[in-house]
Amino acid sequence: MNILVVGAGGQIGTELIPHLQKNYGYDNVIAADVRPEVVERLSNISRSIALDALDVKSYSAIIKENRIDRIYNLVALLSATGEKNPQLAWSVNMGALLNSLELAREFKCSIFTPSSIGAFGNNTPHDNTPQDTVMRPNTMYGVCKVSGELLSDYYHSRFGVDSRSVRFPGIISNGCLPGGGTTDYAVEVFYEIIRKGTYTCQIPENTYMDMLYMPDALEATTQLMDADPATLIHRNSFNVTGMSFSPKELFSAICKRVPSAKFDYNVDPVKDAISASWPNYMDDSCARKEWGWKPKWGMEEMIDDMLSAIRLKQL
Ligand code: AKB
Repeated sequence: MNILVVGAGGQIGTELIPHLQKNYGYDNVIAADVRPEVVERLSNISRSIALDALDVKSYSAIIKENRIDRIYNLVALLSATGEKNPQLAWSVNMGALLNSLELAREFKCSIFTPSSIGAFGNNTPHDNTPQDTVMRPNTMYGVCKVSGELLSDYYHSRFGVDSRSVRFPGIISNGCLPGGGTTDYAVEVFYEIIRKGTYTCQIPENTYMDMLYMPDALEATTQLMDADPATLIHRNSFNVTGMSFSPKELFSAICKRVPSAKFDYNVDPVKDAISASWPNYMDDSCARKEWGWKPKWGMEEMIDDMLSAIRLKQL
């Protein structure tokens, strides 16, 4: 299996590369990113290549030359960044997806493209959010995610492309920092508490959102892609979650481990509106039934692991 990860230099890609190498062999994974400095950094951990996913000719040549069987399309501007430049978010997120799906069709590759809790909106039931429900997001990121789910399902039903995806919640990790998301606070807080002992949160204290610890997120990407297609009723895209908490709950659990930690709030109106429109917690039973999804990490274990990993970084 030859795998190409496009948009590999971000929070997910940086940790997905070693995970894929472990599962499918070091030499069978190629990391591609548009930023030269990121390609350079990735070259320390894998075969890496410069690629602008909007340049379909170069993208096609890379797939052909490397006989790619599976694409992980991670190219995306996230929710908060997307609101600063919605037109750019649409052209990057949808342009990269359309090129990836077209090339998957032409070269018979399977393809994984993450969707997100951002695909939901104010009219979605917020508690125990069902797999199949109202999806009317009010961010450009969400509009791209719903369109991406539809387009990926279309390529499957119309052209037989093996497209699969999950709706990721906020992903918490200690490798590469996320950037431009609404759930980023749940990562940033650990760095700030270790570095300075204080954290100012931009999300209201009682806003609940789903979260997933990176090891579970990585398992989801390979478990779903390796699942027997005969068991899949859904494809694009599955609800998956590992935990749900509010900033207040997370910070009080951190305080039990770091009693000197201090928190306050300076709510960002854009992130407030986005987070309020997203689920409080999702029902991920379809993923559990159809391909055996079973997250291992809850909030308490995640906090212990994050604190010890970030302490080791000696910030
Ligand atoms: C964001 O906050 O934009 C992302 C996401 C939940 O998709 N982390």
